[in-house]
Amino acid sequence: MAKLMSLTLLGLGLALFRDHRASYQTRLNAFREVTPVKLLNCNLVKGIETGSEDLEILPNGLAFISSGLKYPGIKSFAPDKPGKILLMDLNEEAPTVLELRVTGSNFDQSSFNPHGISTFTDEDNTVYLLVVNHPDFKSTVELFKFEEEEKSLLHLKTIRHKLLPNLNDIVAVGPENFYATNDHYFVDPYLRSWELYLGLAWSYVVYYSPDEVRVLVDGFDFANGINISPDGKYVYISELLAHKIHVYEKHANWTLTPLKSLDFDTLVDNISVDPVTGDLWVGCHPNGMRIFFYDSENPPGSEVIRIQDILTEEPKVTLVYAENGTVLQGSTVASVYKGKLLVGTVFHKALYCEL
Ligand SMILES: *[C@@H]1O[C@H](CO)[C@@H](O)[C@H](O)[C@H]1NC(C)=O
Ligand SMILES: *[C@@H]1O[C@H](CO)[C@@H](O)[C@H](O)[C@H]1NC(C)=O
Ligand SMILES: CC(=O)N[C@H]1CO[C@H](CO)[C@@H](O)[C@@H]1O
Repeated sequence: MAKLMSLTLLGLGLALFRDHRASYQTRLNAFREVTPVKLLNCNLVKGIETGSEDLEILPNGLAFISSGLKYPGIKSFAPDKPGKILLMDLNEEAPTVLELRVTGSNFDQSSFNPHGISTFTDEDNTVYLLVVNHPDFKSTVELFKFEEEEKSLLHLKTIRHKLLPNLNDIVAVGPENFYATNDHYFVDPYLRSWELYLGLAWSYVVYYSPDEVRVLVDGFDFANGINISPDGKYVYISELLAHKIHVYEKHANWTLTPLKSLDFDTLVDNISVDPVTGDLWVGCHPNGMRIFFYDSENPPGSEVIRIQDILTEEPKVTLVYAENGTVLQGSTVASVYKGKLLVGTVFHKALYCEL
């Protein structure tokens, strides 16, 4: 009986496999090649070899970079080393990175596995850094206070919640208030791989505050980057495997209502918002198959897109940088400061270019 049952399940699995393979390949943009778009004067950032998955630049030019992500099914060049948060001062002529020391007695650094990050600066100019962490592949948000003199991060608290099981990215709207994306639904790795394969689109976005936690929007095929407009009125969410960026109107009670969506021919990952112009800068994966199934002979490429006037009838979309992985593999995030572009990657290097 057990055998019959497993044969039936196998048959069902194979049928599903055939039906879904084509759409899976489309969702992962499996056959896309990169047409190069170059920028003059690009340099790899010294000291970043194991990822720069997310980054955020403060208005004063200090950049925080999360490095060393371990994520199921994705390459790591340092699988046995804890991740870290790097600091880079973009006001320097040739900026280098410095690893921020983490202080505070209740934080286990050996399992630090940082992913999406976000800062919040309060009225006293205290900078808080919120970091999505995956200790032992779980999901938490770590709240740190940035101590600039000491070049360290003081750990203040760990936030866990049952509605934050599979976190990817966050955007802080207070030291302990944020919007966050859960990039899949199932915690179990086996169910998760089927969820992604079948494209169930059960990924969702949560608003978190110490008083209440709510699912605001669901039904995403891998909700990934999330960010907010400089005036705080709009929230942008990238849906990686649907190749879309969604614009939501944000209300005073934190709820989101859909306004519009833009389609792309690339897997849109993290979104950075220029605080001055409001432009969106997006790190993208032209071919997702190469991200999820790494082959050093045929590595994932990198693409950076800029979106201007996103709220108008005709947003202007520009492919600013595109490269086939010879230089930079798997770009996730891009952000600008004073005419320069800093591009981060899931597990590879980081690139700093003049625009
Ligand atoms: C939040 O505010 C919006 C806009 O004012 C309103 O339509 C919606 O019903 C409110 N939702 C909740 C849960 O309070
Ligand atoms: C990638 O592009 C470089 C030139 O920019 C070229 O030399 C190389 O052959 C290309 N690699 C692949 C795998 O297409
Ligand atoms: C902030 C953010 O969106 N982080 C995402 C950046 O890109 C990596 C790579 O795919 C994602 O895993 C992060 O969640």
